[in-house]
Amino acid sequence: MATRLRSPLVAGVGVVALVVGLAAGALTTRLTGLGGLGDIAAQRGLTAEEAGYALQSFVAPGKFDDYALVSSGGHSGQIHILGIPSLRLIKTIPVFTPESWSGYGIQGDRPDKVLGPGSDTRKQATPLTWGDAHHPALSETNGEYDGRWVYINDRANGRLGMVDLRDFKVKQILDIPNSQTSHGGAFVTPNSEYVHISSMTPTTEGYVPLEQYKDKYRGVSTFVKIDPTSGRGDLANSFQVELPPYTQDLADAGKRASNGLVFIGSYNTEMSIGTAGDGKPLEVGASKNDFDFLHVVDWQKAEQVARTKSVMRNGIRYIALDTVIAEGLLHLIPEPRSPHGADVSPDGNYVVVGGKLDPRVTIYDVERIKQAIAAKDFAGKDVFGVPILKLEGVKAGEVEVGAGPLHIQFDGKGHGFVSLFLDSAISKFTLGPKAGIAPDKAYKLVDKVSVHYNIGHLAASEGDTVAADGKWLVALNKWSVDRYPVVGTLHPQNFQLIDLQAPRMKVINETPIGFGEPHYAQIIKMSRLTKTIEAYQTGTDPLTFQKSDKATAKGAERVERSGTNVSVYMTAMRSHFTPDVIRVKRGDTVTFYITSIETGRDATHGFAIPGYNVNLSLDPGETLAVTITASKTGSFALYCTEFCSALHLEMQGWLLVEP
Ligand code: CUK
Ligand code: CUA
Repeated sequence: MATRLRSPLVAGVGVVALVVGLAAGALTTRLTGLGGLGDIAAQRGLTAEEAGYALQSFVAPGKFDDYALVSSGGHSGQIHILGIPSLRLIKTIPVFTPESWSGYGIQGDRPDKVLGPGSDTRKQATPLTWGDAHHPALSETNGEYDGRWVYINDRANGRLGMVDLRDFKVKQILDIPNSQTSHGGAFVTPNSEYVHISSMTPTTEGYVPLEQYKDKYRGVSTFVKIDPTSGRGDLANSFQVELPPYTQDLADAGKRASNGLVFIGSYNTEMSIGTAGDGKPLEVGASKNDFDFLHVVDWQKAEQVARTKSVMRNGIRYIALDTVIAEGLLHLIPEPRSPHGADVSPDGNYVVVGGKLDPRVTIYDVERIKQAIAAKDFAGKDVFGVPILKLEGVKAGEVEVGAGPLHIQFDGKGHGFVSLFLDSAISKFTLGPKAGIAPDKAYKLVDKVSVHYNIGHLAASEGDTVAADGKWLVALNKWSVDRYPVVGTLHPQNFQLIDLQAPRMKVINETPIGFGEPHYAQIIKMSRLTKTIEAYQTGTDPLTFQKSDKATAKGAERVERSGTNVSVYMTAMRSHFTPDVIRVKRGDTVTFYITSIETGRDATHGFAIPGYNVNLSLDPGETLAVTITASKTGSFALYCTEFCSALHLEMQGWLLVEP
């Protein structure tokens, strides 16, 4: 069938022509030239339009998607990679949560090298084994994705995960000092100088009565320095900007015209503390003011100030609010009540804010923001002394878009797209002249499409970089309602793919999301993922990408004992472990250093020890270690968990723990 389909398309009969043909009604007769496609559509009960969608989003067996959607997994603590336009799930990367296929975070009783250090127990009550992964941020060079790293924030615990796109594995979880919940991040600056993460609910150090909220609680905007070689966050060269105790929400880094600035939306500028305060729940107390504040942080200036006028606080340079104000690092701009997203257009000229409780998006002009700051053209100051710019002075326009505007994306052609949580829709609107829109066409609603259902974020192809290409848009919907068969009480969310090249926005594909609630996602061209490897050099420690000093060559396998410490230098290849029988005494501390001496793509082995909570994934070339205390006597049939060859089942051995 595929060849019959392909030939007419190659011959120049495009999808549009096909859809027109299908829509013309007499499917069978008109499409006989296409090898019975009309018959298939009719048999499958597809309308002509649906058949067209299928052709647009179908990726044939063996073919690749053009884009990768890098999606957060919400409180599953993971990142998921889906193909665009097929929406096929390609990969799951565990970040804040253990995952047994890869052995991440569950390797026996040895604390995992990433997840373990990822909880600062001076800050956290207990080592953490979950996180609320919200906003993935791909690294950038000159404002474009460079395919090197991805960062993601833990909304719950104020941490930052870092994934290396050479092997799509987590290399670092950084527990951000002086902050608890986080939201304004992760976002990288245009040359990956810093990855930004700001606190959400203001916090204190230790216990302070809620009644002292206004005086003692503070928010913080954190600029984590990115090591340009490893991609890891480097706390020693990072800094924090103290913020008033408003609830800081989504943030975005400026680019091009706004490079050097970070914008953070906020709500609860009322500083309501819920029923502990005026007796009203927070949702009421925090929605009183007509305006909240868009925060403008000058990070390039703050970087200088951090060198001379910061204090060290829990291992990071900290710029206190009075210094922040004195140095002019922070300005506030009124934004409509209880806003959510704040997003910067690809040219950097505009910041667009969606006001959850306001049917409009507000579009700010960056140049005018800069001018107002330079001229100190202020409307006044907040109660902490932070200058507030005049809204009318910096507002470029506003567009009535519908109910519940949340997040904004861009097509690089002068348009913004805003998700409408209450309307379950996406509205498309025009930006202003600086984005190439004629003055009489600027700030207008131009299109709207329904999605299903209760959309949160949306992601456009490369839509938050300077290279936004206006091809695809994905709606990350919170509910799927009746789109899928009922499979129990916890229902999947729903991703929907929208074609941005059609004259009107159209939903052409969708997929259930059965793995936790995605918040944000970014869409990168597959062609930018050039750093990715298929297998490691033999003996590689995946954390460092260097040769492991525990790497074991074929023929050099051995067991070494020093008192009660036993070191097993083991190799794995199809279809055996060497050595395969390990004898130890009860109470010994046994460390397995296992090197996969496979070199071929896909030739992965597992290493499991029953009863000892051990499972590793030994990818080709990888050297991993796992330590157990041989606390229980017995004969434990260790084995390879990955079906690696015809003799996979034979890939087993014994851990003998003698009394
Ligand atoms: S938040 Cu989830 S829908 Cu964390 Cu970006 Cu708006
Ligand atoms: Cu190695 Cu199965």
